[in-house]
Amino acid sequence: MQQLSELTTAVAGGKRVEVVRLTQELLAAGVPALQVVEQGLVPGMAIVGERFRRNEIFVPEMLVAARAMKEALKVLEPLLVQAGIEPKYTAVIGTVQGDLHDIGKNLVSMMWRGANFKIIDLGTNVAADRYVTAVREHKAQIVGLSALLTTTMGAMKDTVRALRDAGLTEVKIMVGGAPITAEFAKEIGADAYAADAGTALEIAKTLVEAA
Ligand code: B1M
Repeated sequence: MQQLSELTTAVAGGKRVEVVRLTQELLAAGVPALQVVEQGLVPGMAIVGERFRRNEIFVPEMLVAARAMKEALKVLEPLLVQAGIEPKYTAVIGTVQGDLHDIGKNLVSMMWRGANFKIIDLGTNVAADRYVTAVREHKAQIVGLSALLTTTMGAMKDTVRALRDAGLTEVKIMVGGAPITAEFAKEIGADAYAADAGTALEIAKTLVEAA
């Protein structure tokens, strides 16, 4: 669809007004919100990442693109998060210590909220002990850890260890983010890995329902 690729280009160029307009037009044309995210917005951020890697753009341009994407997510959020009944499950989520990327984490969080999970969002740069405290305090059934940097994968590993060492053996741990793989998830003792927000929802439901 032409407008989806236009949206991708607009995100990559950090064109906030255009990104919001195209998002609204796609929704009005009946394109599902998650498709707008996965086929319009996310590919735009992938282009930004690739340009950054090639030194064609720098941090300020990445920030402008991220802001444009966040504006579009504000439009999409009410559709991804439909008001439901009393939440049955509680999830703690955050981006691990040292890492400030939050768009992917926010998307997972929206999908979970849309499936009627109560979300305790700890934000970014979250130290292991803060996850431990939050899981205990809110009696969470699942905890989600996001990491976007290879340099913060160690913090993810430390967080999983901290949760288990604190005796929180029942809580399900899901990990994700661009550098994370299923193998890494297994290696650090997480219960699950999800490559994208849609999969994160499917797996989370299976995990908590089986517990
Ligand atoms: Co940064 N950055 N960044 N950045 N940034 C990456 C990650 C990078 C790959 C770009 C590149 O070099 N090609 C690179 C990391 C390289 C590496 O480690 N191998 C990088 C770098 C180097 C950096 C800095 C170090 C740059 C610098 O300062 N020199 C710096 C680090 C700051 C820090 O965290 N301490 C930095 C800063 C930033 C900005 C602040 C400018 C901005 C973030 C703004 C924000 O998040 N509020 C930014 C951005 C925008 C990016 C890219 C371009 C886009 C990330 C993004 O939002 N993607 C990124 C390149 C890329 O990813 N291709 C890049 C869209 C988002 C929807 O996808 O987050 O992957 P993602 O989430 C997906 C899945 O991964 C998954 O589901 C999501 C939805 O489908 N998922 C989960 C994510 N979390 C999950 C959790 C789950 C399950 C699934 O379960 C709980």
